[in-house]
Amino acid sequence: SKAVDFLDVINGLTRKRVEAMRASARAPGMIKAIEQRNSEGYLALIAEYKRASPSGVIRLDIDPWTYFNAVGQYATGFSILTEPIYFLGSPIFIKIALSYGKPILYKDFVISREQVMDARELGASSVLLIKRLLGDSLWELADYAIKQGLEPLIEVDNEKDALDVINTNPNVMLGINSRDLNDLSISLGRALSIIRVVRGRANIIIAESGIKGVEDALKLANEGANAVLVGTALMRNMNLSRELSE
Ligand code: IGP
Repeated sequence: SKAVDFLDVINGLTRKRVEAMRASARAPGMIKAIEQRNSEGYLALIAEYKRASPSGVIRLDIDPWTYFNAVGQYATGFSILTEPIYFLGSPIFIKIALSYGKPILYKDFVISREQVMDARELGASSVLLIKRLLGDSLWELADYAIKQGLEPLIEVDNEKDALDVINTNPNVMLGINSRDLNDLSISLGRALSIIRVVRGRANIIIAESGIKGVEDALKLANEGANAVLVGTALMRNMNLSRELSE
């Protein structure tokens, strides 16, 4: 009967989840992994596990194992939403990802040292810091993250902030978000023009958001992106990971 089927399914998933709770591994560094991939002549792919976003539910029927198994062989690293309210994320997804041995970005709206500590304790290698969210406390938190052994990914969505970041510390990973964080609109064109300005001056440039396929990824790579971070399109079609890695 149906009830027995469900119990079998949830039992299997729970066993794997409990196993993941015991994990005490540390994800390898994101910067080195991207550099390695670039040196082989490829754009790096960071695959994001994101079940929902402010615009609504994306997909709840893909469990994290299914996703990481499918995209893991093609992705250089994972980005994992931990924010629970709008993004339906959870720290357990980071624990689960650890067994794949890839770099992991703790993706949340980090505003405090406690969250940076959480990222470190979970075993993530990198933490997202959004410049427009943090304002003056950006570098205090970035320095704290670096001291904790994490590689901050500093995210901007405009040219002025991008220049500000590379003038302050060109060694951090610079995330160029094509989504404007105030009105949530996407403009790949704006991201391309920001990348054009910082190319060659930033250590690692990661293009984020609104990337639908190979054509978008190639445009961003040609302007100077070292990696693309893709969420929604991969959640909808995990097979896209292979195309994006070729
Ligand atoms: C992924 P997309 O359009 O591929 O789903 O975007 C990622 O860039 C996006 O989730 C994101 C995000 C963020 C989420 C970018 N910056 C900050 C939460 C917080």
